[in-house]
Amino acid sequence: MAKKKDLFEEFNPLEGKVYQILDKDGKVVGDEPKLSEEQLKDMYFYMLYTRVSDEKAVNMQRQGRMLTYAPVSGQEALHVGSALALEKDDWVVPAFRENGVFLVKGLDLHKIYLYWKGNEEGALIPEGMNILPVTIPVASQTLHGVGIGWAQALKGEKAATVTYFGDGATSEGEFHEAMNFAAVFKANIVFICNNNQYAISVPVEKQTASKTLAQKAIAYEMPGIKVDGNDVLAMYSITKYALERARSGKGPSMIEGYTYRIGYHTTADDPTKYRDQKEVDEWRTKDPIIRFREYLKGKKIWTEKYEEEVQKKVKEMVSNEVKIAESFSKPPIKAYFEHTYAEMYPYLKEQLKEMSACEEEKEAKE
Ligand SMILES: Cc1ncc(C[n+]2csc(CCOP(=O)(O)OP(=O)(O)O)c2C)c(N)n1
Repeated sequence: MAKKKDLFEEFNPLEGKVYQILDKDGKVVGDEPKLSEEQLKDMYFYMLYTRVSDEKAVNMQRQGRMLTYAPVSGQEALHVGSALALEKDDWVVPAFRENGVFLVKGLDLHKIYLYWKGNEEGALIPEGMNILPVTIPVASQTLHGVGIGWAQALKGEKAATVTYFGDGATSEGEFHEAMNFAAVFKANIVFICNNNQYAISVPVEKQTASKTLAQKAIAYEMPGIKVDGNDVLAMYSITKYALERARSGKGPSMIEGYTYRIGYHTTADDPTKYRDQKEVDEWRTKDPIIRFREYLKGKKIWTEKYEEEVQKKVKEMVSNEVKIAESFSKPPIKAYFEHTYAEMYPYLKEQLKEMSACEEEKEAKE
């Protein structure tokens, strides 16, 4: 019997290979995963839901209805494709741009909105969903992910963990500690790097001298692969493959999804100061949603009528979730102090006292 191909060997990043199933125009150039029409429609739905809810969030922030926000436009395939490969018992350890993953895992959109409105309710993930809260300190979450993946390995669980991080995170010490520890202790973890090519204003060429980010895995004796991150089928297939490998005790691996951040780093950023509009326009032609639509059209799954229905459904869902998020009242100052630990540390109690005194003084003046 012929040996099953190892995707990591076949697409060795040191040989300049990039894993792809759909090319830029949605034409099949690799082995398609066996998915039902319903599953393919789910992929499309979640990418669209992520896009429409993202555009709404940016608008709300501009209208003063959200504090700050990290847009995800252009990166939907990376997140939705990989998340659809997760099983219920797997864990997700995110950075802060994984809206598509959260929605696939079943987190209500209003939770994401609440988080960016500064309401800690948004960081409260329902029990059993197996998602850690959003992590702002770049790369720190990779170590938390390895902790969970190591526990899964020690307990012999048939489950694994995915941790997400950006290209900039690969320059942080935590990332390297996490990769090293995961490989030595064979943690059940898949590292997914969202290479959207910028860490705020720093382009990936100034972040590292390595030709790919995936090749960094090889130094840790772990397989790494560079994938077209705008190809939802490729992201799905490779994540499924890497997760199955991790769940069966074969250890960690790293996936670099090569994509582009179409929007701002966050709404506090102005990307026109550090990148050329031509570059953005060029990447718009590689839009992951349009590409997948072309593929679905070819399979006679996509029709104008289907598009109308799915657009209507997504818009209704977004507007409903906005209403829910906006029905929450502004949290009291003490919520920020009380929410992080089961019991407040003495220094937090002190800070809360000081802050409350300031608040009272302000109120007395008004
Ligand atoms: C340890 C740390 N240093 C700096 C920052 C400020 N900061 C927030 S996001 C970011 C860039 C992250 O870039 P990347 O890892 O590529 O992820 P992306 O934002 O592109 O998704 C920086 C420097 C931070 N949050 N944490």
